[in-house]
Amino acid sequence: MSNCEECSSHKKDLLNRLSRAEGHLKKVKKMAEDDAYCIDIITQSLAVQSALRSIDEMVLKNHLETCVSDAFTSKKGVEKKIDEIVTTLKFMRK
Ligand SMILES: [Cu+2]
Repeated sequence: MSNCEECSSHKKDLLNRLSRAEGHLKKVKKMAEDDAYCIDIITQSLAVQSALRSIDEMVLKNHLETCVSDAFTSKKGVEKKIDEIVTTLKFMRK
């Protein structure tokens, strides 16, 4: 990421979302420590996973708009960028 205003606001948003997910995961851990009902633990864990997936989508969108766009503009490393995205999409589907 470069240091433009858009990147700074993106980074701030990303870090805020990660902090929220981290806080949520700590609550799930606390529920496990406190012997909460199994289904309640799973429900909260699924919410954390959903938040992380949404964060991944946001980072990928930003990557396409910046790094990948730059590669196409400069015509440098385009094939590598495409390979990386294809590999990443395979993992994101799992
Ligand atoms: Cu990128």
